[in-house]
Amino acid sequence: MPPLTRAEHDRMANAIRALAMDAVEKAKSGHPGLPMGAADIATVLFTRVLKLDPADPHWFDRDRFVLSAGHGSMLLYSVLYLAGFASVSIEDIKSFRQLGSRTPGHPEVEMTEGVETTTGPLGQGIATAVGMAIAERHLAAEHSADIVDHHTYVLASDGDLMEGLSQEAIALAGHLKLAKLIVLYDDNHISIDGPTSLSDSVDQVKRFESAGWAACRIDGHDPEAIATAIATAQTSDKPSLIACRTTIAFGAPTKAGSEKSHGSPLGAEEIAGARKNLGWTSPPFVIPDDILAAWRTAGARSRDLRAAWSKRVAALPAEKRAELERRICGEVPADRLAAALAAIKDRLAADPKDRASRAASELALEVLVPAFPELIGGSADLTGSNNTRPKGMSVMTPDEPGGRFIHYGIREHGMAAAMNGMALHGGIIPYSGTFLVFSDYCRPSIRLAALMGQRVVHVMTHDSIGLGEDGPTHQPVEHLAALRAIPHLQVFRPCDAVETAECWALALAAAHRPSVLALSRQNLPQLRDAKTDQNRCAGGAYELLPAESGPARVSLFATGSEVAIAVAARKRLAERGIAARVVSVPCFELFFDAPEETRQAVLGDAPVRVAVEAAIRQGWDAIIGSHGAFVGMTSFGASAPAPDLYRHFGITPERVVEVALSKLQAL
Ligand SMILES: Cc1ncc(C[n+]2csc(CCOP(=O)(O)OP(=O)(O)O)c2C)c(N)n1
Repeated sequence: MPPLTRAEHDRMANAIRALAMDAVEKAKSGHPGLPMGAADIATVLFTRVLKLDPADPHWFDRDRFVLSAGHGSMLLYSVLYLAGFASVSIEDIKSFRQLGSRTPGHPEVEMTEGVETTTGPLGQGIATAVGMAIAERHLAAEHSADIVDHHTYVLASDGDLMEGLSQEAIALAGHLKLAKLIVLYDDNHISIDGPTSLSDSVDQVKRFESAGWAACRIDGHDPEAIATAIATAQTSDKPSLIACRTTIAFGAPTKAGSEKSHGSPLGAEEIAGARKNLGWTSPPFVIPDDILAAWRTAGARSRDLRAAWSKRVAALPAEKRAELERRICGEVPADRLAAALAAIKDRLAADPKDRASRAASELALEVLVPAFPELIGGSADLTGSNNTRPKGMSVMTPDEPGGRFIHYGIREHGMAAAMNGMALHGGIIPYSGTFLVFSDYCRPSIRLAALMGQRVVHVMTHDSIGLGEDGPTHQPVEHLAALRAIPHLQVFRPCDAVETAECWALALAAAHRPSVLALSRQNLPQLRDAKTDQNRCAGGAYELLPAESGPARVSLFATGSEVAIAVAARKRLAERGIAARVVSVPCFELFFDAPEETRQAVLGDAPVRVAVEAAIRQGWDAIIGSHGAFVGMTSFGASAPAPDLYRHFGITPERVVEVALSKLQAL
């Protein structure tokens, strides 16, 4: 498509401004300022730069566009509608922010085709985009640039760049030389409280340059300057920042350049003034035919590229093509996974011994990583502690983008956000490593993974006071409860090497759920016989050991390292003539999803229920009831060898017996 004249460009950009003003006004809520200010940037991107086909929003080799400043969602909805994405009609624009609409307050990836990621929590979009760019680079190395060759563009606001997460993201992107990542910074000097000078004096260009980026400043209302800067960025061997100086609410007579255009409708009078300033004469929600036609033509301009790509894929040897298609749709073949799980169990059966569950996870990865090329591992500088890099796994570097293990540095939040980006990009299943206590540092991104239904697997080791000497700063106490509180997230805490393998298989099989594997630092006995084809963790909880004789008087529920304590308590109770059963609960969420009948069978009808977990009680009442007894933590931990801590905090078989006996006596 030939470059637009300035007048054509302005009219197309004004279509975005008009739709944003009108939709926010009708909804009586939303942010008109950013879409009006960044309309020129979006128009250049969508009419001249982005490789997209609205007829196939999921085309694998499309450019990705991330609106990191999700509060400016009307910008994205406007361009999707104008460019011809069926997912956003004019009716959808009219029902902006209404229940069940495809135009929610902030962009949600699963709601609207054309939205690449859910944004709104500032900083997440740019950090997620880093993951998308990593995925592109890796897959291009793996499959050839004929098949994977696209850019990732981000529109980021002041808020995105103020968030600490952005620092982790840009440092990682600069280090990995993600040259196809291009960030357009909406440099409007305004945030909610007023001018950014109230709280910020960072020179963003210098900041990005120091992180290994190419960076420049341009007039964000000059389409030629925008297009030229993007063209330059496309040839850079570094990721690029283009700081686009813009005026928030461009065109509004009194609110342009002011925080007053933020977070509320402009009002009828201001809108009338803006229409006049912009020369926009159409009524609300009406786009003149010639402008809509120009947008639709621009939207369709990559159609031939997409068709050519499809031909190249069709021409691949059958086996290669099938594997590519499998990767694109994220299919984990059940038979391949079952075979891998069986292979891991064979190894465990051949060599049953005490193992930390983090070591058991490494053993599982030794089989899974070669079997599933889509697995990209990593760690936030705790590789040796998290056991996430099995022998032989190559490292991803700027020169070796095909490497499969990422040294994320001490950047847990950036790691979790980048993992979301890789999963959203497709073709990759990312897993990572850090300590469970630092799940707090990843939490906003894990929450988004759950909201978006993305398969990311967080290996989080050192999962309790069992880590010992590092003390209370490193000992998670409330983290299991806090993670279990996130809807849709699978939190696994396996009790031994066999359960660890089974939980890994469940995490990989869950195509639309994120998982956390909470794993021990300390050795655990192998409680399960490895010689079983059944994945007993699939139901979330199961009876590990029945009562030795007669109906159980006590049901002991436990997870992870405390299952062995429950097993020892069961023996002691038996010695006193009290029948007790042990239920392992590797995953609350799967247990709560199980059919009522199964759940009741697992819960059993013993009159006394005791739960053991070296963490806080919160959440356990759903299993043991408010009258159940809990043996766990009620405070932070302490610095000492693990066995001393278990004794000190009373998480021992003796204590479990004592609690069970007192409950029995009170019946
Ligand atoms: C993590 C996070 N904190 C706070 C908010 C609430 N919020 C929405 S927009 C915004 C700031 C807007 O300023 P800026 O990023 O410069 O956007 P612009 O003013 O250009 O629209 C804030 C604080 C948020 N969305 N995310």
